[in-house]
Formats: sequence, structure tokens, C-alpha cells
Amino acid sequence: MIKIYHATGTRGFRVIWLCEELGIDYEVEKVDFSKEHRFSSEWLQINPLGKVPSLEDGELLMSESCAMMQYILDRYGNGRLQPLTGTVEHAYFLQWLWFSEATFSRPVGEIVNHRREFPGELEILDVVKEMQSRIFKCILALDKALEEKPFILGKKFSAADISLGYTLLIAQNRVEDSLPERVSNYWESISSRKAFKIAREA
Ligand SMILES: N[C@@H](CCC(=O)N[C@@H](CS)C(=O)NCC(=O)O)C(=O)O
Repeated sequence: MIKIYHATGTRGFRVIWLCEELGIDYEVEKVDFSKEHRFSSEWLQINPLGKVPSLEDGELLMSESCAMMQYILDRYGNGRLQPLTGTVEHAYFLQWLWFSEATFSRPVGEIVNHRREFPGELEILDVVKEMQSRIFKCILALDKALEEKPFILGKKFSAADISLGYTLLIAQNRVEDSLPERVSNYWESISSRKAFKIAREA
């Protein structure tokens, strides 16, 4: 059975949400998110960068959340939640799946890391503001892409919405402006799914 090493609020949320949507068996092992534990030799064997999440499936051990999603879709998805590989639609699916982590989550992570390393008065406001403006550019790109469609690929919910949904979850309380209407409606729709709520409780 798939084992997801997860700490509340971390990217393991994407993987749990996906397993719930697909209805596949998985177990969650909660990870102590303290720096001490993450850099212990025990945890570094599971995640060489001292980060969370990790995924285990038999001999397989992975430590990139969107790659875990792609693996689960290809191995257990039976064609669900992603378009057919090699199609134009699949190319857009990959684009949004990767965008969510490689571009959109990045400035969010920078703010989180900056505030962890430079707490309180040590925080450099210009750094945070610069990252907030990068987050907002991503939100605006998402807003444009959602023109006249309920989900990022169109009428059908896909795993790209899961990946974007996690980033929206961590991004929205780190920017000062409220979400544009289309993104706000999109957020309402994806975050009201049963699988999202179950992942939230994990
Ligand atoms: N690209 C990686 C990012 C993993 C990551 O940054 N995880 C965060 C929690 S969601 C973490 O462990 N942060 C601690 C740190 O970077 O020091 C993924 O998608 O799994």
C-alpha cells in the first residue's frame, strides 16, 4: 500500500487529496516537522533534503509532490483525472501541474522560509513584498486561464486542479489583495469537494 509521509499543511496534502479522489488505498504516516527531526539521520534517509512529503510504494521512495501525483495517476489512475498522454490537452495538464509547484509555490515558499529564518523584527519587508507581487502575478495568470471555464483544463476536474488547489491554499493568506472573482469562485468550487475536506483533516 502507498505510504504518504505527511505533516499538516505541507505538500503531502496534494497526494492525499489525489488518492481520495481516485479512491485508492493509502496510509498516512505523520512526520514531526521540527528542524531537529527533519535533519535527523533517520528522516534524511527518507527525504534527503530534510523536507516533507515523501512517498513509499514497495521499493519506491519519492520526494517531490507533483512527481508523486504523476506516478499515482500513471500507475493507479486508469486514465482518470488526466488527459490522454501525448495529446495537446495533456501538454496543458503538465503545464499547470508543473506551474503550481515550480512557479506559483516558489514565492510562497520563499516567504515561509524567510519568516522562519528571520522571525519578527528581523523580517525584511522588501523581500516579502517582492515575493507577494510574484504570487499575485501567478494568481492573475490563473485568473486569465480560467476565463469561461470551471476548471483549469475546461469542464473536467483534473489532478492539475488538485495541485493548483494546494498552492492556492498556502498562497491566499500570504498576499494582501483578495482573490479576483474567477479565482475566488474556482477556489470555492475545488475546496468544497469531499476529497479536499478529508485531506484537510489528515
Ligand atoms: N518541491 C517539493 C517541495 C517540498 C517542500 O518544500 N516542503 C516543505 C513543506 S510543504 C518543507 O519541507 N519545507 C521545509 C524547508 O524547506 O526547510 C515538493 O513539491 O515536494
